[in-house]
Amino acid sequence: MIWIVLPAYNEEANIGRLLGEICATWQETLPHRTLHVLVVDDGSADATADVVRAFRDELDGDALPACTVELLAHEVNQGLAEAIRTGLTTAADRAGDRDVILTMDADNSHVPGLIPTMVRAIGEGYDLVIASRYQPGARVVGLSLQRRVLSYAASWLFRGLFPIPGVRDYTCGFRAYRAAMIKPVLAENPQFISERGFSCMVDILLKLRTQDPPVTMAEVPLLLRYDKKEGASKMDVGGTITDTLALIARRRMGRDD
Ligand SMILES: Nc1nc2c(ncn2[C@@H]2O[C@H](COP(=O)(O)OP(=O)(O)OP(=O)(O)O)[C@@H](O)[C@H]2O)c(=O)[nH]1
Ligand SMILES: [Mg+2]
Repeated sequence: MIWIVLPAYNEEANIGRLLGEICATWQETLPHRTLHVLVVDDGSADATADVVRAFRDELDGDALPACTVELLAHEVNQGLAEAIRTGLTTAADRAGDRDVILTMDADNSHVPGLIPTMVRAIGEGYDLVIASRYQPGARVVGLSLQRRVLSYAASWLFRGLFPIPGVRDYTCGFRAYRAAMIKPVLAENPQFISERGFSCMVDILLKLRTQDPPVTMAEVPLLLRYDKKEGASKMDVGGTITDTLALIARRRMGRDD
């Protein structure tokens, strides 16, 4: 089974198209595997939940039993980290060891067409596969120069301070996890996802980096279609920089909190 976790906050303009693209890609490329999409509505103030319900109900009628969509709702907005925690732990609790659990942003900037490549890399033996902006063949479309420079700088900072073989993109939320790897990690440590904001994505890697047995990671080149995202950026750049620098300081001091 393939699980896809979509953390969504005010994505009414993007989530319907994304779900359609995910199901179409699955039907074209991975029909022999069951697909379950978990949308975590993180207290959206817009019609994100209604769009998901309508898509789910239409899908139910479509005799596509092997492709299902489920809505998990946070009453109030709790931030990306909580949305990822809800989605990942729900999927990990239910997944079988041979399953793959993916996370993607719900703003249409991540292209579902890359999913089969990531699933195949898990099949080739990796425990975690990242859709990376910093691999040959990757491209970023429509993102401001300021954001590109910031993400690139973050990439080099982490590569220097916390090197992980095969990893260059520490902040991208488009990832595939081998269920057999992430299930025990989450089961044994309920506080595994301890960051509150966007730095949670980096922290997951920093914690898996020191796991025993070692977690094998790889990257595939990402085409980031920021131009396909409807609506303004919700990224709190200043807050994310502060959180990330504080996280680096704590991890360099060997603290787990
Ligand atoms: N900004 C934000 N996103 C959230 C939150 N909870 C869940 N998300 C989702 O987290 C994913 C990543 O957020 P984005 O706002 O796309 O972050 P980003 O890609 O770094 O920045 P922009 O695309 O420029 O906004 C999206 O699917 C959001 O809908 C939240 O509290 N705030
Ligand atoms: Mg985004």
